[in-house]
Amino acid sequence: AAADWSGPCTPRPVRDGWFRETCSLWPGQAMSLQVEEVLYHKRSPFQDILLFKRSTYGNVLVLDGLIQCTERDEFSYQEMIANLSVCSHPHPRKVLIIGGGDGGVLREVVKHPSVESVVQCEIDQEVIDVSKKYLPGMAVGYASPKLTLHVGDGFQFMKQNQDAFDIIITDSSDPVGPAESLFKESYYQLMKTALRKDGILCCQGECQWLHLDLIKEMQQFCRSLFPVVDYAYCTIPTYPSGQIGFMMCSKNPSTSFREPVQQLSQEQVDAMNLRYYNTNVHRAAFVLPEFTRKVSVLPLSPLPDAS
Ligand code: SPD
Repeated sequence: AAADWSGPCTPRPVRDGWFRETCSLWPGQAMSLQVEEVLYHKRSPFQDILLFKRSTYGNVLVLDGLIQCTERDEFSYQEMIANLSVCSHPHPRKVLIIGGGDGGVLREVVKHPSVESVVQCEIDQEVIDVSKKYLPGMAVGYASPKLTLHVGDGFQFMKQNQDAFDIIITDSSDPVGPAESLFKESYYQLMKTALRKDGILCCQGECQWLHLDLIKEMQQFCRSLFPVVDYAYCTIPTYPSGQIGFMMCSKNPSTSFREPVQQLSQEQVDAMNLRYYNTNVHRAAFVLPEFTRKVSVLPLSPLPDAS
């Protein structure tokens, strides 16, 4: 294995046979996984890449000390970030994925017959290569004829491709280090200009148990940019506190994220081999616990009148 990673999160990733994920974004808590074997550990020009094997979770990808995906539970996040957005758009023909180097989100997006083309913009070729080798169940999306792969910076790509996409999905790491800029208003403004007039975006939106202030701040600037803004979440055991959310915005005032325009039949769910997402899970993902609903600047889900 390479030398210990010395970034802000998880300074010594593997110690005494255990990987322990620590970060200032979730002070005083850590997710640990016992390591069976380190398969890959190198520093690319962009980040520290660690891939290890754990019998109960399969292969695990860690970037700059942060768990990105495990073979056991990745389907939850990847299916949700892809289908919450694609199923909310009446004609999702052209999709842009920023990040998502493991290929799992791409795998889900290309399953939709209505999606004609997908551009994936991932900055780190080494993440793609490592995923093809050690995460083949996710990287399978790279074989799709719908794909145009662009290895480069998402900001630059969107500046050069305006009014171009029906859907933009940002599958990023956490807002520490290089990914921090993907949680800022200027990035959402850029996505707005890269979307077509009825376009929708869906971005990694962090965890309500840990990042409520950030979620609130993001909702506020999103509402100054888009007529429709909403927030959904899913459960996933290997992300901090077992949950992760999705920030969703639409340029089309008629969009209702909570009632998808494309409702999948059980036959479609089975044919697409979905293991987490279905239309009822889509609806339920927007029902927020009271502590989040209260601080939210989003339109509230009506509660039944108790009187
Ligand atoms: N806390 C880690 C959040 C990582 C989200 N992106 C994961 C990439 C999976 N395609």
